[in-house]
Amino acid sequence: MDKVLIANRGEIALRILRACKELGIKTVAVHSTADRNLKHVLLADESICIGNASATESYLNIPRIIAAAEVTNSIAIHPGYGFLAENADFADAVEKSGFIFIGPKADTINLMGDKVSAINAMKKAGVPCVPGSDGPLTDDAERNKAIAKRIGYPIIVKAAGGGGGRGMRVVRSEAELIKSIETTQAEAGAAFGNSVVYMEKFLENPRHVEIQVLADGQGNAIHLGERDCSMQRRHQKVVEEAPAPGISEQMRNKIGDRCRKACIEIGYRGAGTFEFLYENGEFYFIEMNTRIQVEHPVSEMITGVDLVKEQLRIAAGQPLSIDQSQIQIRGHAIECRINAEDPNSFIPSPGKIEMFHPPGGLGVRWDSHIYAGYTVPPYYDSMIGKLITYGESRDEAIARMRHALDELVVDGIKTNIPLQQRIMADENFYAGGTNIHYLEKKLGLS
Ligand code: MV4
Repeated sequence: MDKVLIANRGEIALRILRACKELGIKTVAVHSTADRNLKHVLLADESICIGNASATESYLNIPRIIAAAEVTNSIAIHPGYGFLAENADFADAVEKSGFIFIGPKADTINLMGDKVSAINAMKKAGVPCVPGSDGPLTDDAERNKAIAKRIGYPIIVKAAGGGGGRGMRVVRSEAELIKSIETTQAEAGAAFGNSVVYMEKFLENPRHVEIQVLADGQGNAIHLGERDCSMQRRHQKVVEEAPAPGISEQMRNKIGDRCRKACIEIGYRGAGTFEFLYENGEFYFIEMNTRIQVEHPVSEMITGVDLVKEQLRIAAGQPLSIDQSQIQIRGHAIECRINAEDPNSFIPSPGKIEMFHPPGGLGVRWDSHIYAGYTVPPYYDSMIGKLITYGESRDEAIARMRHALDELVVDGIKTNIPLQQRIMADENFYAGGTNIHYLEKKLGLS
């Protein structure tokens, strides 16, 4: 696999480029007209402009990306996260055009993209799921009432085509049930072209804990422990950490082994994440992500495994280079997402970065494409970097994060650095184990 096309932008494109360089793989950057000066574009062996600034015309433009792979004689395409990363039609088009898609098979992306089929597959493979309807709801009102009664209120109605917080509705009594199902079905049909909905017990105050896996599609799979991603606002993660506070080695091994075995059972290939809600000491599977995730560095820091290099090796057809017995969780890592946005209103703040000083020191990692003089375009996600700290203990990782945030200077645009400093000074964050509602409550939003 001697040449990889990077079908993404920003920090993850740079992250993929660095992994390719380490493995001696040539790189092709594809970019929009707004992204000619991206750091990875300047560092790549080749670069091609694939369209206008609007993502639909560039980073979501499948024919243009395939054409760029053809004219550069690329062997494989790495989709990163977001954009086309979990688009089964893209994975299919890539493979049908004779390139390697760095990720799972299109069938696997489809299986996990439909939340009903994902849950069924996981249940069958022995992964614990939220008590629910065990399949789609029908238009039989009495049947739906009976299902909700069996589960017990409150319940949540979710769209099979949704995920990541889109297309859900909490129902607290039978009086609202039928109308809520109909509204969710109508919204799902309009938003996803799929009006199928299902029902789950609504968990009031869970944490979001996810398990990272790697599988080679040749019968081998490992888990790399869990991450806690509960510190979020409007389904946007703000801080992630690994390991999750309060999860014992025994619990980790038990749930991790279920995920590992499920990967083998479904023939999973590549890096993946099992998302769970965690409440009262129990894990409940909700969704699987079939991509490398933004927060993958915290798992890398506590395991020493380079997840993107493993993705590239797996795509090249190599069996996993490590087995479960070689995975040791050591220390603690925290990631603060740094966004170009107002720290109070969260309104995006694109523009020119006038001054920039990255933080440094032992246990400090800065994954970012920004530099002094770089202009953050207004067209894409506002994340401009990720600050990751590692420590032998959680306390040490937090102390390093506090100082690293103080050292980090990004001038000329507004950033959420002040918000991250508030979170790192928060006594409940310091204690560990806050739930998915904590940040919004702290900010006075709910
Ligand atoms: C839930 C839930 C409570 N109970 N499912 C939101 C995103 C999507 N991935 C699933 N989500 C939720 N599903 C049951 N049965 C609460 C949420 C939820 C949430 C989950 C993870 C992270 C942040 C969240 C914020 C609000 C609601």
